[in-house]
Amino acid sequence: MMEKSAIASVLDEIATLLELTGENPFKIRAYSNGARILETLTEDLDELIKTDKLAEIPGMGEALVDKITTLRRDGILPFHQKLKASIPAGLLEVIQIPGLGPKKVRALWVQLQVESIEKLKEVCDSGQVAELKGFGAKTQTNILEGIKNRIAYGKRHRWADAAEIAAPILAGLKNLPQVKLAESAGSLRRSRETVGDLDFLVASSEPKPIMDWFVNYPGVKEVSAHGETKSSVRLENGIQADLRVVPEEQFYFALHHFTGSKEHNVAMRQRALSQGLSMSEWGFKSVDEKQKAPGAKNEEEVFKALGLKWIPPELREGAGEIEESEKNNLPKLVAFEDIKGVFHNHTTASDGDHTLEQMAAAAEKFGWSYLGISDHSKSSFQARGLDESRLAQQIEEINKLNQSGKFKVRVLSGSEVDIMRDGSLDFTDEVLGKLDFVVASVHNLFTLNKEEQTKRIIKAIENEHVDMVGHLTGRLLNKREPYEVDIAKVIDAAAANDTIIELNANPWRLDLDWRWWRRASEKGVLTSINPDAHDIEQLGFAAHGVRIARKGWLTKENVLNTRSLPEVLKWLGRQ
Ligand code: DGT
Ligand code: CA
Ligand code: CA
Ligand code: ZN
Repeated sequence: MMEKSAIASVLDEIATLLELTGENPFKIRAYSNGARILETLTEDLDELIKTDKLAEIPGMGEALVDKITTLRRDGILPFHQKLKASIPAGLLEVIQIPGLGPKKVRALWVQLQVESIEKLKEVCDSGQVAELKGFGAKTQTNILEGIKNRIAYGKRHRWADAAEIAAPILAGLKNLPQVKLAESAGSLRRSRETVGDLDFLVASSEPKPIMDWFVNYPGVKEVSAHGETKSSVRLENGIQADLRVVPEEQFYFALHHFTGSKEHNVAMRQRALSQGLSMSEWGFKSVDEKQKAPGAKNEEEVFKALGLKWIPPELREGAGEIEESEKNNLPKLVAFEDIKGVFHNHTTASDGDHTLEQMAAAAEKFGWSYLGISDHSKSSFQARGLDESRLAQQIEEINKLNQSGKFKVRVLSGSEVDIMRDGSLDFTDEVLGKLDFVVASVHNLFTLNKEEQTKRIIKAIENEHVDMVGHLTGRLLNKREPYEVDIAKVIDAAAANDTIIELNANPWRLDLDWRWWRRASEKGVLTSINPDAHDIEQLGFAAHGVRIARKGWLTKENVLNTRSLPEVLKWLGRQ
């Protein structure tokens, strides 16, 4: 059964493909509208299909309903496959260059025969793109920049994408009768923000049928190795995956080894050697062969043999985790179940897809006791930011909703207020003072120099009404570099002013980066794991934030939204 969001992506891709082939705009729009409708649907899709109610939603034609029904049931749509096959595969890569939409890509294809990134680079280098109608020299430069970034970024995949691809493969492996144990290892298991390749590990005494299954998995595009102990494939979206099959008694050593990181492994091996053991993916060996080397029936025993407590994979980056484990001093990492509510979420009032009530209902389904709404402020006009009067109206609406008792979840009124060039805010102190909480964020002037950018952010942090600073560095993984900002200085300012630095849990952002959180928490900075949800599904981003918080050694105590509603209100100075 295909997820709603996945069906929506297929519809969006169909719209793109149709636009590339030069189809009429009405047809194209029908598909992208269909995708939007699906994304914002709160009713149960299967129910709507079963009762023929899907067709009654305005904008849902018969053809669309058919296709959604097929996708839901089969996970694949012949019409989509055929359409895709009718277009050079390289065009779908070209379209991913920032600034290139289907219209432009079609023009490049029809007029300059661009069917691949290589050809695109060629026609940019020769200046032909600048001369095309609707392009110009600036566009040409931007395209070249985009190609350069693509090469630099192309090798790594965002964690959430990698996890989505890995999950069905792991489930499939676990289902094979010959498989005793199966796990995914590597950077995916360590919760790195991006993943280079997938590493699967299986325990079995019969590797052949497992390897055959793996290289014939439907998503495999190319088989680069097909052996008895190791196979490697390239999957549909370019990600590589390795599978290793080991005998059961080696499994936990191999799991430890292939989980990494390399730095962690090196430190573990040194420690083993100091105890007369050599350590590898096969297990321990006594160096002088006088003692019997210990085995391991689980991962705990691998660590125990070296006098250590089990180390959570997130911490295995060679940053002192072994020393802390030896002292039995590892932090008790925050867990998803600790989350009691979430701040920083958007509604249809600004650029969100769901209404206040829909968001509240969804938050309640998570079992949360509070939901912080912070729509954009007026300077973010492209996101339909609220001015003072619309904000006042929203506060009123939130009060009414809370009083109505319709939901158990308490909605908190906030704002994601823009930080202006000089560090002042988009609303006056008087306006901010009426809110339950305030997130201050940078949304423009990304190119200010480090000093000015830092000064501007610190000034916002110093404002007594600002509770949190949002997505501190503005990075978008694989897409946009962080802007220049002196993070160490910001951390000091946040500590001095009791201002939270948000951990933005959107999988594109994961901002602030995990590498800073140990330092921040040691300085006494509190964080809040904020989904920055623009629809009800994105409330679930909180899980990504928890993973990064764990990677940053954070405990429940370091995270405001693990506290109960009364405690949170007290921290915010509200009732
Ligand atoms: P990635 O794929 O770049 O996101 O990062 P990893 O950590 O998944 O790296 P990968 O796939 O090259 O290797 C998986 C693990 O195998 C790695 O984390 C540690 C272990 N490993 C690989 N090569 C070496 C090595 O040369 N020495 C040691 N000690 N361990 C290694
Ligand atoms: Ca890997
Ligand atoms: Ca690998
Ligand atoms: Zn924002």
